Amino acid sequence: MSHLIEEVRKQQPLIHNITNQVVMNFTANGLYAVGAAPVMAHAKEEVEEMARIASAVVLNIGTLTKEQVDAMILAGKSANQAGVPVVLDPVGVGATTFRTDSANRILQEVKVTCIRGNAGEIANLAGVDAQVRGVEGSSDIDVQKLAKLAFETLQIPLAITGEKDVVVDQGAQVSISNGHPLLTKVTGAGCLLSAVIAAFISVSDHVTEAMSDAISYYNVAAEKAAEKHAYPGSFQVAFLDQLFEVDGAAISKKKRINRSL
Ligand code: ATP
Ligand code: TZP
Ligand code: MG
Ligand code: MG
Repeated sequence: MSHLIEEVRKQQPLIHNITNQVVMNFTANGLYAVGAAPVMAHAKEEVEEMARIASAVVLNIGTLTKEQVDAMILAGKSANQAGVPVVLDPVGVGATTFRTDSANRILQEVKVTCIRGNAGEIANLAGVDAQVRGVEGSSDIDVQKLAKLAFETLQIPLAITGEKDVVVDQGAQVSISNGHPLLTKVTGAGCLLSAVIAAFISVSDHVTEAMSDAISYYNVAAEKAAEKHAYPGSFQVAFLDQLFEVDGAAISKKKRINRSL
């Protein structure tokens, strides 16, 4: 059976990103390397139209303003009406009240297809006390327990990423242990992953399978890039190259996945 990455490359889904100012260029280049078509459109005057014609929409609150959150809600509602999947990246939730309130507002008004965040962000979204410093979460959380609890609270398929990644939905939990610490030295490694997840879910009928396939693919690409380069700058470039190069066979060979109830 062919891997979903081959389907993304065939269909070249249009991914509408309302994302932060730090990662816009990296996200666009990353999506091109994956084989998707990126578009960044933030103005409230156009987001509904763009979301409607997109294959998936990414809402990322990394450098949020009140106006941008309003635009995200317009885009999300329009995507919902058109049956377009919506991915939420709750960057920095828990660090400030504005971020937490804005993410909760989005979740109240938009039917979000899935969420991807680090453990601290997901914990805060689910009402569990955890430390978030800026955009980085704390690492001393039991992610499998958190994933179960967060799904019970939010009732939305979600991925918690970090050294190990966990994808959870009703009755299923997948744990993925690929990746490389150099990803933590590249800003936007999480944000781009959320956009890649959007590309994968747009070409699949199974949200959590698409999420875990996207994470395996992404983290195998990171491992292959780290085999060639040990410093963040050259790693970042090599990583984009590997997102372009890695295929289903390479993923099957390297992926480390554990499924549990
Ligand atoms: P943070 O701001 O806390 O760094 P983030 O939003 O950037 O969070 P991460 O959790 O860092 O997102 O995940 C981004 C990617 O990096 C994922 O593919 C994840 O699996 C990978 N990753 C993060 N930390 C590690 C690590 N220590 N070892 C291997 N892979 C990692
Ligand atoms: N500050 C606000 S958004 C942002 C920073 C550094 C980028 C966060 O990217 P990621 O993918 O969460 O590391
Ligand atoms: Mg990171
Ligand atoms: Mg992040």
